[in-house]
Amino acid sequence: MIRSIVTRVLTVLFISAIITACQKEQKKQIDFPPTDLSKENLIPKPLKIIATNKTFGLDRHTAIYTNQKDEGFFEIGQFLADKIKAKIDLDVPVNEAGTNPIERIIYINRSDSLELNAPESYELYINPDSVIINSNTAEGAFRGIQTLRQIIPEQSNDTLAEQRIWPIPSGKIVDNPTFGFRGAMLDVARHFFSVDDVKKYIDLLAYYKINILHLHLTDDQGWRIEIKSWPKLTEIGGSTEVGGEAGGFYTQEDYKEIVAYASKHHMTIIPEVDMPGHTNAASVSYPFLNGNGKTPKLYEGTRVGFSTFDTRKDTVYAFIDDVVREISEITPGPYFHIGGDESHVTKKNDYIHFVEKVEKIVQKHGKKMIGWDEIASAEVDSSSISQYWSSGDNAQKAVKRGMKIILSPAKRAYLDMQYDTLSKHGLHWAAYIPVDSAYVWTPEEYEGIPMENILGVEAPLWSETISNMGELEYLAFPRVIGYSELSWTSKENRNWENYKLRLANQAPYLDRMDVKYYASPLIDWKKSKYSYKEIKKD
Ligand code: TNX
Repeated sequence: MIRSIVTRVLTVLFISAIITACQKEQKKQIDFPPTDLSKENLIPKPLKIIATNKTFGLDRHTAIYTNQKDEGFFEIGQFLADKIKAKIDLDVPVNEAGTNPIERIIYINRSDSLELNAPESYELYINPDSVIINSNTAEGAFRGIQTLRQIIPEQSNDTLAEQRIWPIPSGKIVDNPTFGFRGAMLDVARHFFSVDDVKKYIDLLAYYKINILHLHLTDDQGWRIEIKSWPKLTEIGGSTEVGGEAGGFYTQEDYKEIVAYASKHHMTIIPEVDMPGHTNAASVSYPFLNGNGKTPKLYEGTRVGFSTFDTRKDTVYAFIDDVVREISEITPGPYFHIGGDESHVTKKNDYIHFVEKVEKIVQKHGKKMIGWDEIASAEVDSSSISQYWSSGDNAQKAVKRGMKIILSPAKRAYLDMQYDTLSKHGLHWAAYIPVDSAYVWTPEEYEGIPMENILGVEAPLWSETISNMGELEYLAFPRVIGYSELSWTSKENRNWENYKLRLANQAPYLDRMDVKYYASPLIDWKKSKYSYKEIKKD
């Protein structure tokens, strides 16, 4: 307590010393019209916003300072400076004075005395002469930075050419997510997506505070991750994809690059190796794995449920042990996803035997097992996690086992479902999911699953019908933005009519990022943001 008071006092003294030193330099005083922080187009909507109707003027006399003792804070300051540069072409120095006299600062501070003390909570104070982001963790500070990025206007108030100012509304934001697990999944097996594609997806997801990216790395049509002890998996199994194109795979170095990029965005990568079904590509590479009695051949179609591993062979488990070990060694996150869905040609007893054996392997390599909802039919441990995609019965089995559940109900949260009958890409076996029905549901109360069993929400994007980034963006955006709000914002703060307006105002960001989103006619998309008019003082 005393330490935190001392830290606060020191912070205030530090900030006011810098500002007083700078104020002598201050040239023109500008009056801004009253602002309203509570009307900003923030997604996900923060827990609490208190507007104070003034303005922080971001300009070339602004510097970023960060807590220097704690790991990750300087990097976040640098991240913010890079994003400001990309958005408005302004250079903001980090932890140094830079070339211009400093009049205002943005301070990214580690604090252990927040109103809310959860791993990702943060407070954002915007005053006329300072912006202060307080968080107990680098992760929380990073989420706070995304909020700040969203309220930096695209356009400056530049009536005075030499004094361009980007006005930021003043006030206080106190924020914390409903769920610590806010995910998206990308199927890189049916069609392969490059490291750069994945990085762009990470950029976009992180802006909306999504903190999990689950990569569906293997399926019947392709094996997409290098396994050094079993090289044919990628040589043969990675050689094609749906439609017969060339396929592709990540080397372990590529995968590490994705993991590192995600971690810079405070995002966890979850690797999935789908088993015992969805394994045709593996069995073509190493036929001893195959358990469906046929000779496996490369597959470029979109049927599911025809392949299985031979679940009664020790060599199959020795193979799986190598795969789980090699991937776990380069995955810092706590999870390993074993798939487990649609094993229609695996006998029920064999399936149960398989899941129980693979769970032990995953645990041996230090990871928590995740599997699609079918895995709850096996005697799995309460520490394993079930991902609900289609079966309420399986979800109830998982609850009985005391497991946590990730909510990805296909009819609500599948990004590969078409918006409507006119959609250019996507499937509709579960539903058509227009932008409103993607948003208007309540994960906190989904089909009677107790809130304490819900780990979070994840939106999967299966890639049978998409083969490039533009097509990916068409299905993911704008719906994935709504899933970010469903998993971050409390249900009391969610409202479709209000969300719709904030979503409409994401257009300038999405356009700047060259995102080929689906411009749903339900949304009145705004092409440019309102810019403030400067009132000069006499
Ligand atoms: C079902 S969801 C699947 C996937 C398909 C998807 C298409 C799940 C666990 N399995 O194999 O790609 O539908 O929407």
